[in-house]
Amino acid sequence: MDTQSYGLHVGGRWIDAPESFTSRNPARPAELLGRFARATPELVFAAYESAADAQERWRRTSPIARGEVLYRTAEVLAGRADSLAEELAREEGKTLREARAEVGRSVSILRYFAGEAAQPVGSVLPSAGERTFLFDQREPVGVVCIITPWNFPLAIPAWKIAPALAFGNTLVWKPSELTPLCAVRLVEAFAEAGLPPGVLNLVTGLPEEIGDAVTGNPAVGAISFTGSAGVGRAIQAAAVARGVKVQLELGGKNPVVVLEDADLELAVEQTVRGAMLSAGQKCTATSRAIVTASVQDEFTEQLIERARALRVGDPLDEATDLGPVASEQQLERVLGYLAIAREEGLECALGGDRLEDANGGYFVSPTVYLDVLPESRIGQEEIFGPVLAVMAAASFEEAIWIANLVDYGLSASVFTRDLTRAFDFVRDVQAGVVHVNSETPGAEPQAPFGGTKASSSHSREQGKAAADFYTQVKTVYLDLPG
Ligand code: UN1
Repeated sequence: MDTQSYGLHVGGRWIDAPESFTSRNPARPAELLGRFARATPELVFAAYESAADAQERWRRTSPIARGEVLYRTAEVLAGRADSLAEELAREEGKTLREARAEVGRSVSILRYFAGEAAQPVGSVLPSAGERTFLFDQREPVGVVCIITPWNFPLAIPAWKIAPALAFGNTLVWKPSELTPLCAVRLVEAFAEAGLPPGVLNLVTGLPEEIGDAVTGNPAVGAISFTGSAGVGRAIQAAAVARGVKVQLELGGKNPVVVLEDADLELAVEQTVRGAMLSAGQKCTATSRAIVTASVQDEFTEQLIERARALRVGDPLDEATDLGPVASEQQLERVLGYLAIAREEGLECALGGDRLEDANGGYFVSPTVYLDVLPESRIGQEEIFGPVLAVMAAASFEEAIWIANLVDYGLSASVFTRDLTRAFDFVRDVQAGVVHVNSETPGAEPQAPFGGTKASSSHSREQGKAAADFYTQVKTVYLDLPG
C-alpha cells in the first residue's frame, strides 16, 4: 500500500509542510493514496512570491516556446496514460474506462492550447490619423489563481492551466483536497516537460486553513474557480471588491427533453450515461428527464431496465459501469437527498439507497424517481450523485418551460428527429451548452464551455474564449513623426 509523502511545489522545488493530510480510495477507504503536504498561509504566500518572481521571464518567453512546453507535457502524460488512469480511478473513484478517457482528454487539451499559443494575439485597425498605426494586442494578466474540484482532477486543471501558461501567466494552483495525487502527477509532468521553476506552483491543503490566503493574496490578477455555488459566489464577491478578475464554473440541474418522435433507444442510452456515469458527479450530468406524455411509459420502462443493468463496483474492474461517489461527505450529501425524496413521498422506480460492501466503499445505487414535481427539491437542487428525476410534460412548450424552471443553466439536451423543434429548443432553452440527440455531459477543448444563470459568472472556458480570461488587451496608437 502506497503511503508515500508528497510536498508542495514552490519555485520549482518540492517542499514539505509542518503537517500532512491523506487521500483515500473511495471504493475502499482504508487504502491511502499518499500523505500530502498541508500548506499553511505562509507557504501559500511563498508560492505567490515564486509565481510573481517567475512572471517577468515567462511573459517574455516566446509564445512559441511556451506552446512547446505544453506540447511536451501532453507527450509526458500520453506516455504514462495507463498509470495515471489507474491512480485517477483509485483516488477519485471513476471507472478505469472513464479515467482513461480523462487522461486522453487532458492530452488533447494540452495539445490544443500548445497550438493556440501560436495563434494571432491582436488586430490592426484603421485609424483616423493618417500616420497612425493602430493595433491591439493581448498580454498576460500576470499571476493567476486556479482552484479546481475533484470530479475531473486532471481535465479541469488542464483546461485552466494550459491557456494560462500559453498566454504567459504564472500560477498558484489549489486542487481539491480529495485528489492531491492527480495534482502532483500533473505538476510533475509540467516540470519534466521543462516548465521553468516558479511558473506553476502547487499548494495542496485544506480550504478552511488556506482558502483566504489562496484567493486573497495581493499578487493575484485573476481567479478561475470550478466548484460549488456557495464557495464560488463568496470568492467572486471578495474578488470583485478588490477589482480582481474572476471566473466561476458552478453547478447544473441539467435536463434532457424527450419528444414523441425521438429515437427512444438512443434517448434512453444517452440519458442513462449522462445521469449515471462517474456516479452522476459532473456539473453537466443529466439530473432531469422531461418526457412528453405519449412516450412516457415506453421511455420510462426502457430507462429503468437499462439503468438496472448498470454494474456498480470497483472502478478498477473493467466490467464496472460506475464506481463509488468520491468521499464520505459526498455520500452523506447524496443520502441526504435520498432521504428528502422519501419524505416528499416520491415514487422510487430504482435504487434509492446506499450499496453496502465489505470494504465500506461509498457506493450509491443508480436511482430513478418518477413523476417528480418540477418545483420540488429533487426537481430543483443539484444532487451530484447517480440520481435521475423523471418528469412528465404535456407538450413540447411545457417541456421547455420545465427545463427552464431552475436556477441553473449549464447544459441541456433534446431528443427529437424534428429539425424545427430541435432549433426551437436551441433557441429557447436556458443553457450555456445544448445537445441535440446526445447526453448532457461532454466538452471539447476547441469549443467554449460554460453556463448561464446560476451556473457560471457568464464567462466561458476553453477554445478561443480562454484568451478572454487569461489575457488583457492593450490598444496601441503608434504615430510616426516627420
Ligand atoms: C464534461 O461534461 O465532460 O465540473 C465536463 C464539471 C464541469 C466539467 C464537465 N465543469 O463537471
